[in-house]
Amino acid sequence: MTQAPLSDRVRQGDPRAIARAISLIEDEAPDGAELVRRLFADTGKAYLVGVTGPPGAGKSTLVDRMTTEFRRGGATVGVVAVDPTSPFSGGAILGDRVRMQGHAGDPDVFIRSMATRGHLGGLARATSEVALVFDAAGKDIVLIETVGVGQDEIDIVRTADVSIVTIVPGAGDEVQALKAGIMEIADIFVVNKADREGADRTVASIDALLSLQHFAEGEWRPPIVKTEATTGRGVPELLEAIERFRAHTAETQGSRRQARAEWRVRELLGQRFLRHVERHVLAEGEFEQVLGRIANREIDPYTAVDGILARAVGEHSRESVPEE
Ligand SMILES: Nc1nc2c(ncn2[C@@H]2O[C@H](COP(=O)(O)OP(=O)(O)OP(=O)(O)O)[C@@H](O)[C@H]2O)c(=O)[nH]1
Ligand SMILES: [Mg+2]
Repeated sequence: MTQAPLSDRVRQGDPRAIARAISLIEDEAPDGAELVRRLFADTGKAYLVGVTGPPGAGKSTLVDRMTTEFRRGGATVGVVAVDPTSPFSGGAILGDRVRMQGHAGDPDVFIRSMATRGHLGGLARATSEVALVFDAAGKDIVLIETVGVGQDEIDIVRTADVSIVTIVPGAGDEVQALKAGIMEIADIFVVNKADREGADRTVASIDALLSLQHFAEGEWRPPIVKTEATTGRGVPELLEAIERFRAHTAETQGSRRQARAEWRVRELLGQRFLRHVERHVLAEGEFEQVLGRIANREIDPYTAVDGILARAVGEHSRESVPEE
């Protein structure tokens, strides 16, 4: 084969190479890990923008408009839309494709939908690795759309450089529900469908929630931006808010990225360690046997896990290193 290595072609921004790279990552193929290894040093330049919110809030429409607006400013864009239900090649993705088709043929926009099914907790990692591919391919902005329902989705958005939480008017209960977890991750609130009745009331109730928090002098207080994604109204203001946040956090971005690194390493370490235990520590069928014994109350889970752990770490454990 005379073709250049995939990592080189990704770096050149070749759309087919980007698509191939993302497939490797989605399939959790060993080649995917190898690719991340090769690309990693070339990343860290893109700005990651997470957009979350309840189903149907207009996130895809908004992401599409934001893409247009970023393009107008000259930035190149990669989009990852996480679809909670559809399989990789299923029909539900079509909706996003249709909404994004305004960018078809624009080589500086790359859009990819990913399904959560089959990822069993690895979704956050897969998403961040797709962002990495876009980053290496030279995209200036990476937009990540997730439905804000599960911890996985919150994790994804939390590790973006800026987290945008989208809500719609008349959703009094939703504003209440925000307190549960999404509230804390929002750097910017968007009240989309501002053409609808009650948008100002929704803005006021978010503002009231924010008023309960104490913001120190100079601390970022999440602004609330009204948008109408279908027409694009308010989207330039949203981009301005992102720009302000970016400037405000320019000095602290490092710690945010370190938090992202921590979470990535913990996740990967956990996954790799489990796989190691399954393949090299436990005998064939032993795992199921242990589960059966726990179910029958012959052994408690702590004792079972401590036993496995002792065998897994063996002489490599920190405790067994002789003190100087
Ligand atoms: N009236 C009004 N409708 C909107 C607005 N933005 C989006 N919509 C409509 O809301 C519906 C859902 O929009 P999507 O962009 O698919 O919403 P989403 O949040 O991506 O949906 P999921 O990904 O399925 O959670 C579509 O019919 C949009 O046309 C808006 O500002 N005003
Ligand atoms: Mg969507």
